[in-house]
Amino acid sequence: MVLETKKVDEELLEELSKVESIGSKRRMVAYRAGTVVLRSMVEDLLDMGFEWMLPVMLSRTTDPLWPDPGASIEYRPELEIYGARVRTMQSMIVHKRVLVSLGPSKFFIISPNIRIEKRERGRSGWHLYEFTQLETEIAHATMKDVFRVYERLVTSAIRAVKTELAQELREIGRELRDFGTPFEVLSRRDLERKYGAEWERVLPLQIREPVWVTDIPREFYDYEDFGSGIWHNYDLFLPEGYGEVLSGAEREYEYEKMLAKIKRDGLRVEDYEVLLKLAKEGKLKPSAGAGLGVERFTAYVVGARHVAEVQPFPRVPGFISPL
Ligand code: ASN
Repeated sequence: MVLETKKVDEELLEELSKVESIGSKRRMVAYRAGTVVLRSMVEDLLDMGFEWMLPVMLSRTTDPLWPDPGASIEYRPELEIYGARVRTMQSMIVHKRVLVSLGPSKFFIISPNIRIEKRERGRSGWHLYEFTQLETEIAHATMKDVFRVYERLVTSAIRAVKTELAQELREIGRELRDFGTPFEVLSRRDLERKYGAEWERVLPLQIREPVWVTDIPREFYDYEDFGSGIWHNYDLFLPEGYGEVLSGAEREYEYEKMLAKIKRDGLRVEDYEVLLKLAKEGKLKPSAGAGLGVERFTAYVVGARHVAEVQPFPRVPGFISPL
């Protein structure tokens, strides 16, 4: 398999950039798989009592995506509308925290994100500059609660694709395995000891089943135990060389702590004033949630050579296609 581990060849990027390849056999199977995946996940979430909320795309504030060992954003678009500066959405994390505190206690959003990744990421096979997250947030939840939700979403979506698209998977030569639950939980510290700094690249080649990885130092909104130094956050990794398909966390909710972390990260305090005000008033609820990369998951399901294969209009970093 490609992705993170092997350079994507130029021919594939060339092929993806051609409008004619929109209707190729592999792409058509990917669109169908994406449909089954989304339907299955939405049905499961509704069945579990989640409210379905719609996304926003322009906002005064968005996810800083900093500091994050996984991010490589080269440009954060800003535009002026109605005399105010707004940003394009990098993730709805700030909005999710406000919504879960003042609105529904449990919801999901199919949320488009724009992340202008450095152009070399176009060759990772695993990055897009526009993609979609299946975001959730649950008030007063712990990471275990979120693990159980996504384990159900992932395993039932795979079952649905295998059942409904058996013929199509055969035609494109994809052998899709069922996973057992619960998924194993590993700690980032142990992985660093075992595989070194490159653990994120090595891990997906070593595993046969998805694994949760916890305790990853990153953005201020993920909960960090100041006593032990352990972060109550997590990523989900897929096997066969694919890699990280979901990020999430239990969240910070205390005013002083959040303010200190925002300053520590060198961020602008005024960008987070709504969050901070709610926290100060004791109205920011503890919560946990995550966002699953819809294109990445679908790419895994169909055994794509590049995650952009599942997009009719590929958003490969560094390449602007005709549409
Ligand atoms: N969606 C992620 C979360 O819920 C945040 C992100 O996309 N950076 O934690």
